[in-house]
Amino acid sequence: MSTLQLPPGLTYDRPLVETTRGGVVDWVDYKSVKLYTNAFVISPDSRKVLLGLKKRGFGVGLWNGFGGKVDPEETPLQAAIRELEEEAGIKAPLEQCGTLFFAVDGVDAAFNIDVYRAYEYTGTITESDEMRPQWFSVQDDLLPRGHLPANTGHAPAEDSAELPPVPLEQMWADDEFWMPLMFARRYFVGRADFNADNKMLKWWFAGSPPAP
Ligand code: 8OG
Repeated sequence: MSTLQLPPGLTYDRPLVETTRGGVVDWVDYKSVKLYTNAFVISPDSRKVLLGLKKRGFGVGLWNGFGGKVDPEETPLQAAIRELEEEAGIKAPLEQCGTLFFAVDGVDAAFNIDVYRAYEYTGTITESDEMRPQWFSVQDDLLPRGHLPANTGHAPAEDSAELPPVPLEQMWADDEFWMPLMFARRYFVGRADFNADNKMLKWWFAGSPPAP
C-alpha cells in the first residue's frame, strides 16, 4: 500500500514518492468525473516526443499529447488508441504510464486522464482538424540526471538537436511536473486544480520510486 495521502479523486495502491506540491487553497469541489485519455509517442532514447497543437476547443493553442473523451462503450485504452489515430493518423502499442486528475473552480465535472505512451508507431503522422503534430527534442531539464541516450539502433541522438525543445510555456502549467517522470519511465499520479482563467491554484504529483 502507498503510505502517501493522495489528493481526493486519486487512487493508487503501489509505492509512490511525492515529487512536488504547491498552492495554498483547499482542493476544489467537484460533483462528477469525466474520463479522458492523453497519449505520447516518445523516441526509445527519450530524446524526442511527438506533440500536437490543439487547433480548436478546450485547450486551443496549447501543445499536448493526443487524446480525448472515453466513449461509453470503450475502455480507456481503446479510446486512447482511437484518439491517437483520429488526431495524428498513427497507431501505437500504447501502455498506461500515469493518471492525472484536474478540477476547475466552479465547474461540476472534474477530469480523470489516463496517460499513455509508446516508443514506436506505425503509419504516417498526419495533421487532423483537431491537432497539428510535430516532433520536439526533450531538453535535459526534463530528463533524469545522467540520462544517456540508449544505443537503440533508431534515430541517432543528433537527430533531435535540430528540433525545437518541448514548448512548456505553451502547454498546460502542470505538465512540467509530471513529464520528467514520464520520460524517466516512472509511473506518475497527480492532481492539479485551476481557476476559470486556467491559472493553476493547487497541485500535487508523485511517481513510482526511481530505479536504483
Ligand atoms: O477532447 P478534448 O480535446 O477537449 O480533450 C482535452 C484534452 O486535454 C485531453 O487529452 C485531456 C487534456 N487535458 C486537460 N487538462 C490538461 C492538463 O492540465 N495537462 C495536459 N497535458 N492535458 C490536459 O483537460
